[in-house]
Amino acid sequence: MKIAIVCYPTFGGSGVVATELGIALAERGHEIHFVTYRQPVRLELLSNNIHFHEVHVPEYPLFRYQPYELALSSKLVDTIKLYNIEVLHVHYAIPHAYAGYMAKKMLKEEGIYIPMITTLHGTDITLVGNHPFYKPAVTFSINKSDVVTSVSEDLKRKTVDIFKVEQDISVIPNFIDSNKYSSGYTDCQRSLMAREDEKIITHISNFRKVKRIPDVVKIFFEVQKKVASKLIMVGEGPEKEHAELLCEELGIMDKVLFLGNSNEIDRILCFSDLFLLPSESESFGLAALEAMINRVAVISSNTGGIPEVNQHGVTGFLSEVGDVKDMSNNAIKLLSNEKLLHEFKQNARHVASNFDILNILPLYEEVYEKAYKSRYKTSY
Ligand code: GMT
Repeated sequence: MKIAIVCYPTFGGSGVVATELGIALAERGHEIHFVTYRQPVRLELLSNNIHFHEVHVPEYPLFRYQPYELALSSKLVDTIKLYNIEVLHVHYAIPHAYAGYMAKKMLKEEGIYIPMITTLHGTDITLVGNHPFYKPAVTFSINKSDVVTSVSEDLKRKTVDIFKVEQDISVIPNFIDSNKYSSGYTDCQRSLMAREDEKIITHISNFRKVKRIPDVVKIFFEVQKKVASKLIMVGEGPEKEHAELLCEELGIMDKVLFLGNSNEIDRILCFSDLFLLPSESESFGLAALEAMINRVAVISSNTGGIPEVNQHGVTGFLSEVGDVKDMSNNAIKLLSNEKLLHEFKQNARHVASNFDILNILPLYEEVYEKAYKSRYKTSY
């Protein structure tokens, strides 16, 4: 099929999922057109089947805010017409579903019917979309989508609770390509990061408030008192500076490495023993899944969709949001028991492989087929 994918091109989870999905669909013979303002970060190779169309927003001094939605919907109209796109898949409701709907409407005027699939990722529902300034537009865009998918059961429940949804929501969980990690590194150069006797604890995120970055530092502070260890912090975001200051205050700066954004996540996870995800809310927790497929046990909060991924007492442990003490104790328990840690790491890999892309991709293909077949009945 010819599929247009709209996403954020950044390191955020929704962009990563959209990009990996597009790449995998292209490998299965579909023609994929990414429409966004920059080449997505994980989209390294453009191939015959993968195209990228940049949305350009011309600066105009009259506008205090440059109208991205307008530029995006116009670009979608042009792209859909030029390449005979059959389905439009937008990731993240704001403003993608809104712009997608406008494109659909414009195309209908020309007798072109394009079904739109909207995938909800979390913050578009729980944080931003919930804001009274956005809520009417988000509700409208959800209801005007031909198919709505959500990345977890928890997010589906929240969407139904928060918005007046007139649509069925199908849960299609996020996924991972286990093949990519099957051979693993024979030597991931662990020695560059820590001594042989030290354990490696990792956190990867966009360092926003919702990730509870100070909890990551405080958990590590407790752990390193009992277990020789290093903390690797990967990512960039507003809470990073505060985290660095906190490490300095606690006197652990020599044990914490801030690596910034990285394209070598799998290499970092390859030498990690434990992953920390103490988030306030998390619709899925893709970062935890990426850790698990790399055989890394997870200490997380028990919130949102995380329990659908991290299994308590099997792949890691879950604690109430903000319960730093419990999370530290669980981390110490795991890291100081080689046998238990090994068992959890194996379990993590095993559970993560249930989310293999080979199991999830057909679910999206099914949705595309269905939406395409009923394109003339689409909601306007
Ligand atoms: O977590 C973030 O801040 C990024 C955010 C995004 O919108 O890209 O991630 C959301 O979508 C991911 C992919 O579906 C999920 O794995 C994350 O759990 C979700 N984040 C939140 O719900 C806070």
